[in-house]
Amino acid sequence: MVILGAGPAGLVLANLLLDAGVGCVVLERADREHVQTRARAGFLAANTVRVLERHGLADGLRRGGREHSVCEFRTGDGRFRLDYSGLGRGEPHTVYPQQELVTDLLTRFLAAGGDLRFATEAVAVHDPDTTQPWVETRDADGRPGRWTGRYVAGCDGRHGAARRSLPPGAVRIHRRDHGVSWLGLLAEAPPSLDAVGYAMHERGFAGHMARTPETTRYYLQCEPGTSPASWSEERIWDELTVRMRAADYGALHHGRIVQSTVVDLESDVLEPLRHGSLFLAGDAAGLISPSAAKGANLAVLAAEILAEALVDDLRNADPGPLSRYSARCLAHIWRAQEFSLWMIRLLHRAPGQDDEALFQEQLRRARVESLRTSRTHQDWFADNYVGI
Ligand code: RFL
Repeated sequence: MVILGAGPAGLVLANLLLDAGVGCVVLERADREHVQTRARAGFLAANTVRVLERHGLADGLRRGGREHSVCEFRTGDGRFRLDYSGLGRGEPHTVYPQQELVTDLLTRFLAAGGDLRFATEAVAVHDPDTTQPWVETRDADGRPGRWTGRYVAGCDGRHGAARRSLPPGAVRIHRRDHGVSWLGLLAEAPPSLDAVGYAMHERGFAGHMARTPETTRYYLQCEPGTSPASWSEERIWDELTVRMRAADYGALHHGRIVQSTVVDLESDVLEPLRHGSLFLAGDAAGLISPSAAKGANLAVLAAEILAEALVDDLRNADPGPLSRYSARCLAHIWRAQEFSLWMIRLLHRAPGQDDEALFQEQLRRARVESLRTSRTHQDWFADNYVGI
């Protein structure tokens, strides 16, 4: 079994296969330092935590993760808070930085004797429609390599080799550009509020998400095509202060901005998630906008479903679960896509000042008001917000 990519999807899959006695190798393009320090997600759904616990992958998370259950919405009409752990399914998030989860997963895999090759880039998956697929690689010095297995799992993200190796027409790609971009920021500053903050302002959306007691992720809606370099630290903090309405609701803790990237809010979903002997999981299977923080959660869930199906096929000679892998994952993926789109529409004004934009803006305000006042709407929100 050859696994491409040592992100959450590839590493959960690798650990589960190793535990079940299925031989596998993980091929990772980046070096170990890069993989262990790449700051991205942080909010883990309760079901993600259950999956990790079920397989003994949650030790670090139990020690270092913090429960999180309140979000605060700020608008020109005021602010309100929802404690979603008391709504809907009654579950909190666990905040645990993705790079720490990845570090835990790869440390465990290597300690158990797992085979993980850093600085080994998959160039292409060959013969995926046969029972002997093989992966062409090149190492950091450009030396070529070749890896074979009964199956290949493409967990190498949106721009990885797995997607590139699909023959034209083998899968359908559903794509949506939501027309909104965020400046994704990581600040060396303690969180400024004890909640996820969603600020809706005439100047655009601003978001606040705790990562650790010392670091906070902020988002600022920006013009599509913006260069992060055009946002100085001073401009970032000024804009966050205005949009978060710090004058009314409390000052923000400032600190050095250590990461600044533009994230275009886009979705894509591949269908089906299998082509012969090649399976797709995580971002390789579908990209989801970070508006509802679902990407890493979907990656962990897909890895568990795929691992169990592979074990059934390879050890128990039962190919049934593997044939259902794509449909099972896609049901979760589309549900998450639907909620992420709902969040995008909640958090952003339609661009422009024409009749259509003004109409959409009034609908958006009504949506916010319903969320503020309707318990039924709040239960629905909580169900979807922490569900996966
Ligand atoms: P990853 O984590 O991208 O890992 C893929 C790995 O594959 C390697 N790779 C290759 N290796 C070999 N050969 C090749 N040709 C290769 N090409 C790539 C890469 O080096 C990498 O190590 O994918 P995976 O495992 O599918 O996991 C997906 C998640 O990382 C992603 O969905 C989340 O980070 C999305 N996301 C969030 N998700 C959440 O659930 N909660 C959040 O709070 C959250 N916040 C975020 C996010 C994504 C963000 N960005 C950067 C888009 C915040 C941000 C800013």
